[in-house]
Amino acid sequence: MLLSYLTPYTFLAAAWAKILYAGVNESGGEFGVFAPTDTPGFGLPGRFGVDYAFINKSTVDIFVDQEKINFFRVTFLMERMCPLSFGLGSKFNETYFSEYADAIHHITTVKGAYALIDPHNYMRYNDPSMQPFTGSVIGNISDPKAATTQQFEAFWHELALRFVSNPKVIFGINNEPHDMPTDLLLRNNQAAINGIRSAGSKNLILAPGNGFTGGHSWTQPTGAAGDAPSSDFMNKLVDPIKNTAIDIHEYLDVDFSGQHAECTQPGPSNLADVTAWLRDNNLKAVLSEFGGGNNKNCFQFVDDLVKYLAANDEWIGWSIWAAGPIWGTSSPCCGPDTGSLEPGAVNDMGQPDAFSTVWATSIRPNIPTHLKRDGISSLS
Ligand SMILES: *[C@@H]1O[C@H](CO)[C@@H](O)[C@H](O)[C@H]1NC(C)=O
Ligand SMILES: *[C@@H]1O[C@H](CO)[C@@H](O)[C@H](O)[C@H]1NC(C)=O
Ligand SMILES: *[C@@H]1O[C@H](CO)[C@@H](O)[C@H](O)[C@H]1NC(C)=O
Ligand SMILES: CC(=O)N[C@H]1CO[C@H](CO)[C@@H](O)[C@@H]1O
Repeated sequence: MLLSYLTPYTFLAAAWAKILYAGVNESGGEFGVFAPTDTPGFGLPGRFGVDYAFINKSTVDIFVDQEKINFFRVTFLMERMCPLSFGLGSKFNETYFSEYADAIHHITTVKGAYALIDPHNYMRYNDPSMQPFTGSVIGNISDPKAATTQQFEAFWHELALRFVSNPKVIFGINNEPHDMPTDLLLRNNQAAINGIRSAGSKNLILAPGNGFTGGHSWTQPTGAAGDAPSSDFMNKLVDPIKNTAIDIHEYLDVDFSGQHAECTQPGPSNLADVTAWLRDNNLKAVLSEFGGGNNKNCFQFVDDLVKYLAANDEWIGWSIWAAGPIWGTSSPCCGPDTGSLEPGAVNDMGQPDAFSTVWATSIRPNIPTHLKRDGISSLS
């Protein structure tokens, strides 16, 4: 068992900290495209309810009504929203959009929670068959097949227009960019912000960094090419209405991948540098992915992490990875036997899934009672 990280001083700070958003990833909209070998177009467009699905409304209701959370991150795939025959931009597959919009409507309008719109694309477009590594990096001018930064702006402009009257959406620019020049990521993030604001939207935006937007490596060079640290660039984003926060992911296993059952990387000390950077730059952040396995060691690590976020004012929200309607007995995170966070499901041993273990032990006791329930998504 770990010694508690929290000092009396940080307990005092906790009294002032304000977590606005607390919840869970709803993963499934990006499913069904993973091919055994790199096969562009594999699984596209896919069949709704079979290859992909966004939420189970009944389990969203359980999370809101019984667990009292107010935040869902809802994944989708850009190659399904903008089929390859259209290209990335303002022309959508209206069928896929309406299926996604129905899920967002249920979370926000019916249940009153906030929904984080998540294009689950690693800042790549055109081949999700071996995500996160396939597909052209958006804005790579050396790659004739790559979508441009301008196309990315047009895509975000259109998406924001479609949600312009919904105060409860939050726009996540992209899931886990990696292995790309960090200044290009800055330009793409800025293009997304420009596209969203020019649509008239004032909603909260979350901007990711490089290196899978990992919190532990935020201030370090990242990737095979040693790309510049996210901290060198992401403080240069300009939002005319100052309603943009940073989107961070952090797993607690040995290589920060979330693929191992054991938790060995302490969240609080690994996030200390990015927290200091946020403070120095007067920025806020949401931890939109983290997780732990079904074991006592991870229960403690997850508990320490969520308490750390509550104790530091730079952090305004979190969502654990992952619930979702079509995980079955698979584990989205943290070892094969953990299972998903979908209420009522079982793990690969036929036992209750992580909703009954990780969530019950380490998340439920840490759900703040005073979450943001009304008003447009914002930093405060
Ligand atoms: C749009 O999505 C629907 C539902 O997945 C699919 O049946 C249809 O073929 C898609 N259209 C294009 C152009 O991809
Ligand atoms: C950009 O495209 C070129 C040409 O395909 C490729 O060699 C390079 O690796 C790409 N850059 C990134 C960051 O993917
Ligand atoms: C949705 O969740 C409810 C409640 O756990 C469950 O009874 C139902 O079977 C689920 N539906 C699907 C399609 O998975
Ligand atoms: C730990 C984990 O599974 N994280 C994931 C978040 O999103 C997709 C799932 O579709 C994964 O590729 C990420 O690594």
